Amino acid sequence: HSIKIKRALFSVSDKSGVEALARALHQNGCQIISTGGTKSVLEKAGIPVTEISEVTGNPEAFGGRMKTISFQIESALLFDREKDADEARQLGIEPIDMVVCNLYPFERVKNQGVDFDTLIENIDIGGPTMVRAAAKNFKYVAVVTDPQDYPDLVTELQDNDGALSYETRFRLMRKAFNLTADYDAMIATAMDETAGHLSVRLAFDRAKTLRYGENAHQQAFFLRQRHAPYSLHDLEFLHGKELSYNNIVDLYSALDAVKDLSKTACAIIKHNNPCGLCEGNDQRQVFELAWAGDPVSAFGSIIAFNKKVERSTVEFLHLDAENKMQRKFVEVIAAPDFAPEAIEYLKKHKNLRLVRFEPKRVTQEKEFKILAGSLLLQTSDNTLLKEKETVTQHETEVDDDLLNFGLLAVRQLKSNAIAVVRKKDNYLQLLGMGCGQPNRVNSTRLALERSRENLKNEFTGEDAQRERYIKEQMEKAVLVSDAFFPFPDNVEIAASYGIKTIVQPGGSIRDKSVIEKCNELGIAMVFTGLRHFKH
Ligand code: 93A
Repeated sequence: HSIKIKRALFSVSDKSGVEALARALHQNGCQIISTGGTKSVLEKAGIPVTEISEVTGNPEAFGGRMKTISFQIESALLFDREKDADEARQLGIEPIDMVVCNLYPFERVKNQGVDFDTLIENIDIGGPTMVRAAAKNFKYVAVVTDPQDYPDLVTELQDNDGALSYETRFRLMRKAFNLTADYDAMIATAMDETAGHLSVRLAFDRAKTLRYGENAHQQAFFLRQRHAPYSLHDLEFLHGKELSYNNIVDLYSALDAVKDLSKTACAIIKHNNPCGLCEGNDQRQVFELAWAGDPVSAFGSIIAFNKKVERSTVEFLHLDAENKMQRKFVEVIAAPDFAPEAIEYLKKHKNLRLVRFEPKRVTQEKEFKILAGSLLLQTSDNTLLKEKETVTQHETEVDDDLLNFGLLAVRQLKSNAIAVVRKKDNYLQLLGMGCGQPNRVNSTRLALERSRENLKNEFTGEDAQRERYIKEQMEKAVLVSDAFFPFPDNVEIAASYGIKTIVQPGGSIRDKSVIEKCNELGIAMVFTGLRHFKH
């Protein structure tokens, strides 16, 4: 049934739009009660207001810590209008039919980096108390916590002589309990963080239903973590049909792979792993070198750039090996921006999806991993290395940029992961990778074989010179491992392909024999002290 709103209490921190709602109530004969700050705003708008102290019988006290908290206010919101009617009359409690309240902006103040005392002062006590009381008594009371709801409520009040329906009150009640639950979780998290504990607010909203999950027979929808620093809902989908779950997983890998590179960069992702990655100056050249990392796998891939995409870059999609006009098929291209001519060019392809993202916002401090019925919360793997120590007799001149690039590449790969990277002119390129193997030796073989194959294809001179070219390039390349070598066997394989520099975390009980093998085979090895498993 509908409830006519005869008495409403206004107490809002965010005062936007509040006059319109108060006016609609006033015009329907409703009495407006309010706390100090809200009262001045409403009075300025010409709406007559009863001061809260008139109802509580006490002044607002203790610097505002006590405004509404009182026997009078909580009773007026909470008493059962049927069972408790006589008792309320005896106690002189007049019902309040509506609370309009939004809370001290704890989160905004926290993000401003205020001192701890100021933060504590911004914990709202009276607001949530009223909100929860009114929500519990939604059968008789409307609780309005979101300014975005005002326009609809104004319409409903005007159309119904100042009354609100049961459905509306029920909906408002759900919102109110979500607000207070979230508000307290936010405070608890802030206090945990103050104590240096890893903490997170586990509030999720149902955000998007997908056509299916990992496979077509699996139902799925996305939950969005409330107040997450960045989520897929912040991506801007510019063109093309809807992305599937697997597309989105790959897309995030792609964004992750390019976000920390400062020069123009491109990542090509298949099944959640980069099969191509390159950083350099000319974007078209970067794209071509990323593609050359694994031209077969790059078909049907998901690609991310970290800089605005130019038309000349994406024109590469139309050229096959013989420069014939035949499109290279890719699923998604993501970038912080696209030149209008690039969009125009790419939009011709109905099945190609274009996505805009903010590279800076992709970095997350914390991340979730989901297991059956459990959720892992961990700090993200945002550090590349702890040290850089050459442990072999053979010194190495590993270029810092190349080392960082190699670690970045290997961090993106599912373990066991091996990345072979090189510097070609001024471009850093993933030459070959092996990953996802239960056995590190197999990943090493895959990465080296891929590298060799790519060098073979790249060489355009006379056949007799080819092996020399491959040898020379392999010597310049760096092999990076995501975890330590448990045995010297990986070193032997690397040596057989002509690798001269290896980077790995170190820390195996057999480090000594691994180092000895390097010394014996003329290989330089650098320890980084940091593992990058990606399970
Ligand atoms: O300090 S409080 O927790 N003590 C209270 O009794 C109280 N009652 C309402 N804060 C209280 N409020 C909050 O004051 C409301 O939730 C609202 O955010 C704010 C509105 O104050 P004003 O109308 O003076 O701007």
